[in-house]
Amino acid sequence: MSFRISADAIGTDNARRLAFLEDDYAALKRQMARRGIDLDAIADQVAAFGVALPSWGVGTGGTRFARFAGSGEPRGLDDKLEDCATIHQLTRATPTVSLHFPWDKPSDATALKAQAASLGLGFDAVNSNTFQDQPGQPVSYKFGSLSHPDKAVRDLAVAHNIDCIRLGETLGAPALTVWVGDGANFPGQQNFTAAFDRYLDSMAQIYAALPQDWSVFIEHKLFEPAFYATVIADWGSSYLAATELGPKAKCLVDLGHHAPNTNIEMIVARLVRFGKLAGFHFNDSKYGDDDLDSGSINPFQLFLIFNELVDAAQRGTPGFAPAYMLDQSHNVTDPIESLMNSAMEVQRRYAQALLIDRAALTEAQTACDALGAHNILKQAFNTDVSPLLAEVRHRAGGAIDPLALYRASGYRAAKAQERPPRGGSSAGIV
Ligand code: LRH
Ligand code: MN
Ligand code: MN
Repeated sequence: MSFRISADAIGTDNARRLAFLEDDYAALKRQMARRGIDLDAIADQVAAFGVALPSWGVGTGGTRFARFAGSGEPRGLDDKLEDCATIHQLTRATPTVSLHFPWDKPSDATALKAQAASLGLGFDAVNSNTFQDQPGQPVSYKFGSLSHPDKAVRDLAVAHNIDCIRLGETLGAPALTVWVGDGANFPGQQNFTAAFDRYLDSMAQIYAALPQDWSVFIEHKLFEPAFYATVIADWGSSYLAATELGPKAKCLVDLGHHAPNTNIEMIVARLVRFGKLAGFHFNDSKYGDDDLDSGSINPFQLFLIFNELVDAAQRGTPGFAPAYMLDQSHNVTDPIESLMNSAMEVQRRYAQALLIDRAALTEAQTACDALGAHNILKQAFNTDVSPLLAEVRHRAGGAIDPLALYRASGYRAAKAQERPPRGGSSAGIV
């Protein structure tokens, strides 16, 4: 019998905190009313917001130097889903999971869909993996996959992506995310144009296999594992590929996949304007693809991204429906804690962006009042929306304080008993 946090435990913990929450929410509501904002209407919008969990994020991550296993880590897909369900149970902000194949390849996709549904979970975009070889693979991805000079390698990578689409279809997922590490480590190693052409040709075959209502998300990344040139290094290459492929192809923005100080919110605005924003892999970054917890380094950037998104939604941008997903690696924290914190952080920046006085902002921008416009953003960013988020969670049956409840619940200790390490120094992560 596997341990789950009970509804009673949530009820008891919430009961202890409810009076303070009511007080704080009422105060925030009055404060917002003075600004002409109906906080309950904002609460409804925040309640409708969800961010997908990365299946690969619930196990402890590592670097290329070492991985320090955590206790009670998931041993397989069942455990991963159980952890994801716990995160959603407490935060009510993570209703879907993004799977990665073949890491998460189910033996029975129909059964997996039912299992997820019984845990209250659905699926967001599925990810393909042609950045590492699988045991017994007839040809290697060492020098690339979709853009490899050898057609046999490209064919294998295309076939894997089509497999992912078929699996995802059975699971009720809406899209395929394709990230390839293809590129070059040495100047001269690769003909840029020929490699991009081969990539486009492979992607066209994948595109042709998409169900009618599916999308393919192209994820760019500046570098790593290719340290000189990556085939889809930036949003420009991603946009060109997506445009060449057709309307079902869009550009996925992973926050860590840019050079330091890149104006990511402006990239978002450009992609929105041309109908090519697929969605996000949220995480935070100080130097590169650090996969740090969302909002832990640059919360203002996250807010500014949501400023663009809320602006686009409120303008009524046709077909605007970005996919929100986390993509993080947790090396020194309990992954469940990090993912709960990150989901709430993303939700927090969205809620703040909803508070921006857009009419006043437009007026200040039109009047070329630089500081006035900036301070309108800052007013929203400086508003502590914690009581709003807690209220939304409470109304949805979640925890008023998910971190405190999780820590007190004994979940991780119970999982350490149920999921003993399978030998060696690291618990087996599938
Ligand atoms: C590549 C990436 C991509 C992969 C994931 C594991 O750095 O961001 O999204 O699928 O990491
Ligand atoms: Mn990513
Ligand atoms: Mn990444």
